[in-house]
Amino acid sequence: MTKIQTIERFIFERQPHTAHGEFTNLLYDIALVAKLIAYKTNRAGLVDILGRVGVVNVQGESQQKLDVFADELIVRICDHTGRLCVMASEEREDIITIPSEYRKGAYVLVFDPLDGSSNIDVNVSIGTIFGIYRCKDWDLRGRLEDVLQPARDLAAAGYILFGASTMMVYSTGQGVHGFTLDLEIGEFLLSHENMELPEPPAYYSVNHAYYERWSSNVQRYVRWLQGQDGSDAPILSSRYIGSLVADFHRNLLRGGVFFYPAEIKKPNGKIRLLYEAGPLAFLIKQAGGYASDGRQPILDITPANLHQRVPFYIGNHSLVKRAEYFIGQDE
Ligand code: P6P
Repeated sequence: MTKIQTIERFIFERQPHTAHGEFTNLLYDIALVAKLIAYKTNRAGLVDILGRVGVVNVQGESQQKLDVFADELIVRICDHTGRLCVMASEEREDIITIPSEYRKGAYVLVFDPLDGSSNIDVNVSIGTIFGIYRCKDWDLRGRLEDVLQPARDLAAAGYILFGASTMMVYSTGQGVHGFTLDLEIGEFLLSHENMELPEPPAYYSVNHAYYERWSSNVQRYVRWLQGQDGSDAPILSSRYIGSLVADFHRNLLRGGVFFYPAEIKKPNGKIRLLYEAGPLAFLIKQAGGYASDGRQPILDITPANLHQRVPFYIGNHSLVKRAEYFIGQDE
């Protein structure tokens, strides 16, 4: 019988011998969150949970009920366990402090509770993205300074993909590992150990509708990816779902580059640094790839605020480095 490896056993077997279990238990908590959101997401078409709540979140985007559910679920599961000193969510303007009646812990959780939620009611895959930092100060006050850390300092990062199957993919700095939810037994089972970007890459992913909004250098990069102008690019196909976690996951498995460039009227693009670009940049480095804002590694950027946006290029190292080459040329 093949060795069935649950995510709990996998995490436990890899925790440092000196560990006290706090970090390990925090990863268990996230696996529990994944199961609960999966349950709700799978039933979204059945239960009256579709449609917009009517509330507009800090991003100016109307919140869908599953957005609200996922955000509140993560906070409820994680705020009283004594593992965190502070949290931050894409759906909330300010940091999420730990209620005074609960003990604080040594970690910080940042998350996008349900990215791509506009895809919910058209049955396209959506995802949760998370990052775990260590609290920066010993008295665990849980301040904004504990959240605004560069992704290079992440202790762990990962995502949950709610698609044809539910997957949880994470790294603690020892490779990227994927687990698929077995609905029969309600467990995440190891399905993709040591995920690495394949070569040659298969795809490039960008929203071509915005071509006229990009700089001429970015336009030249796109034509290079398409094999135009004497390009030495690999033969690539175009795939863009409009759901970051789904696009990222496909490119991680097949190789490729996803990018959301700066636009002339949106110099910082759309993707958020703290809880989208940063955690994915941590993962892609562990998988042998690279992530950039077009000029520098995403891993090295310290967020100036919770909801800072960055131009975003992520995937196979050579494809992202070529983006930096084109963008770095004189306009
Ligand atoms: P556009 C979803 O709103 C999201 O943040 C990502 O999931 C996705 O990659 C991107 O926006 C799609 O944006 O402008 O191409 O529709």
